[in-house]
Amino acid sequence: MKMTFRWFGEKDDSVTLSQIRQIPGVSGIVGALYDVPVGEVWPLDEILALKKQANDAGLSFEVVESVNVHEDIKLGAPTRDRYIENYRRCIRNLAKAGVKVICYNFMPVFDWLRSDLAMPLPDGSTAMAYSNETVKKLTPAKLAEQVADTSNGFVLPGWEPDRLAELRGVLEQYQNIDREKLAENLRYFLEAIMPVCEETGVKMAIHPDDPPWPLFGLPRIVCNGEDLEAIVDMVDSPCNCLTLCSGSLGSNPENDIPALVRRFGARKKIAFAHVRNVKFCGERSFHESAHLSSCGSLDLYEIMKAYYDVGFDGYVRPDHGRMIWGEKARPGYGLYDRALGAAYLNGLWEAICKEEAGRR
Ligand code: CS2
Ligand code: MN
Repeated sequence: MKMTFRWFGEKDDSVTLSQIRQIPGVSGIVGALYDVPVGEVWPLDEILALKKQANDAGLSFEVVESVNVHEDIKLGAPTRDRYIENYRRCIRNLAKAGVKVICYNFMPVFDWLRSDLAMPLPDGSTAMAYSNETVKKLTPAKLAEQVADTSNGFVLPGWEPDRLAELRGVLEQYQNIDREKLAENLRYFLEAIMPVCEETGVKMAIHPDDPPWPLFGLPRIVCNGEDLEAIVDMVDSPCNCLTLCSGSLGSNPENDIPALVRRFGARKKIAFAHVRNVKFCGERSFHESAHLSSCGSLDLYEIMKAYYDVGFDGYVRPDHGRMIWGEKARPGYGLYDRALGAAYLNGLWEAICKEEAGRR
């Protein structure tokens, strides 16, 4: 297991590489180029500069999150081939810089979505939350406005102003896209990029939809075990893999995360593990919590045990954290709570390894 930490770059992150370097057990960053518009090729020199920055700080850079997929690819628009060709070139450039895993998602229009970016918890911290009642009453545009106003001045990935400006038009284009069409467009994309992945050894790791249910009438196809199975079976390649995000999938209590880890881990389909906790608070409603099992609804020990049992040797990172100790950072991505998360996951892992070694 290789413990990593997401970093948004010098300009866009309140956390520094030297701080990340001091979190015990963290060996690499998960990074991206945030200035390249979606659909364009990431320039090799800029990728190499990011790698150098990480390496100079004593950290590896082998995982990208995310190379976002252009909306025309998800829509299956006639222009998609141009964007797919760019994606293929992007994979090649990333491979040249030693990147091994690319995390991406196939969510129409929105990336992750929350109704509250700073819900106060009883201990005085704040966490991101999702309430079905609130979202039901909002339009996508209103919600987008709210996110922009409460994100501590950071532009959140998936919520970039240029994307939101086109919101209405994009939503209209999706009127003719149902689950089947969207899945078909994913298959088309994967078929086109898998040969490049196999040639370069880069694994594509699709991130689950967050939250894992349809929103504003838009189709969602990465919500549960059945969906994940359909995707890994869609194109048979060792590079067609998953980012198994315990918090995204876990916001639906019907998703049994340790079982999913065992199911897809046994098939070597998990290239990247996002491990975090959520607390259910009603039908399609939850808030994020500290990573500790007792703070949320998921059993993190069981999740890490499942990773151990399937011989997981891929990349892992703590996912969203709360905002604690007065920190002002990008929602979900402060230093403190995620560092506690990494330390806790490393602790669970050490205990499991020693327990199992003792048994043998
Ligand atoms: C992440 C997602 O920050 C987050 O909430 O879980 O944005 C994730 O990076 C993307 O969906 C992956 O493409
Ligand atoms: Mn995640």
